[in-house]
Amino acid sequence: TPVFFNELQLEFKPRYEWAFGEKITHPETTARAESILAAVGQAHEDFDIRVPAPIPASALRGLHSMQLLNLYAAAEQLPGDKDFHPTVFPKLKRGEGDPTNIHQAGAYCFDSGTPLNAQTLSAATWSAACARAAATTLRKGTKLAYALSRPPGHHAQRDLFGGYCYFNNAGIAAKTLRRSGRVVVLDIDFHHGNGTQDLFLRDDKVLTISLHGDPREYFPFFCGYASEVGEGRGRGHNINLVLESEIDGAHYLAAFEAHALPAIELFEPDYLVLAAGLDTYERDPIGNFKLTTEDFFRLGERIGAIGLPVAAIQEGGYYAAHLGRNAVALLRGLRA
Ligand code: SP5
Ligand code: ZN
Repeated sequence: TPVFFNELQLEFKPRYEWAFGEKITHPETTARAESILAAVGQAHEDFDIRVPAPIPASALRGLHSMQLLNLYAAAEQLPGDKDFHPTVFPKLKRGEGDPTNIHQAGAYCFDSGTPLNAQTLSAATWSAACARAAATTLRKGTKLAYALSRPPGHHAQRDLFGGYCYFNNAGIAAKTLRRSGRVVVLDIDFHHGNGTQDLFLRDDKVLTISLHGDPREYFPFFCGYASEVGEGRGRGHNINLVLESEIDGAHYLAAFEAHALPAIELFEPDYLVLAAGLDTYERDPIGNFKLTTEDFFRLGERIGAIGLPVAAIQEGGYYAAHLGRNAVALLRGLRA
């Protein structure tokens, strides 16, 4: 199984975030990627680590606004030791600001957990390149590819960053695959994939399904509800499955089989993009689901049994010490 990663992704080190006014150590650490690299390296007979081809700027512009790209370029001018945290978010002027002025970054951002610094653009661009490479590999006939995308992507919208996400990696993979068929994006991160939902809300060739913790209680709070079903010709092509707090693997799998699988089969997709967040793990410090390492294997098996080519794109997962083994369990299940 090809694993796409570039060492430059490790140079982005967000230091802290503001979570409900409290300053906490940033959960999206380089240790996460290092844990996955170590586990994949130990199972080297099954995995082949590759550096992705660079992603053309046009591919990023196909999904994201020019202002967002310009803002990240402006952040490259920040001093090396400086993280910029937007704290003012103009409610009525979303996407309208001067992206060359870092102080107006809040126009392109929706939370206080997603800092900008001089390494953000490089790391986020390589993270997106991993997702694009995984998708390109599938178009050439590979059945499973994994993008070790970090920073993650599924919260990023066309013109907004947030939730530790800067470019929507799963969206990039879906858009790449969409050129050769119908695509389902299955988001198993603990958090609702608001960015991916938004990007394909009006698209009837891309079915987006997200299973997640109740947004009344968990990030991203303002969306992820069952009532969001798609718009225009995309109506019926977005599914939000809100799961109960502290759900265990057996109940999670039951919900998946009852509600996600039939919808996927009915849609008759050609490709599956898996937004592979592992923050549903029982020890995750942010999510509160109770999945075990074995559950990730079983979930992978169940998804693999659908029989579609799968581009697995890494999303969240914050118990770094076990993140690698969980990612490998999921991928082994997908291969089984
Ligand atoms: C990609 C992804 O998983 N993004 C998640 C963003 C979640 N941001 C909100 C984090 C709130 C942290 N609260 C800490 C609670 C400790 N018990
Ligand atoms: Zn998450």
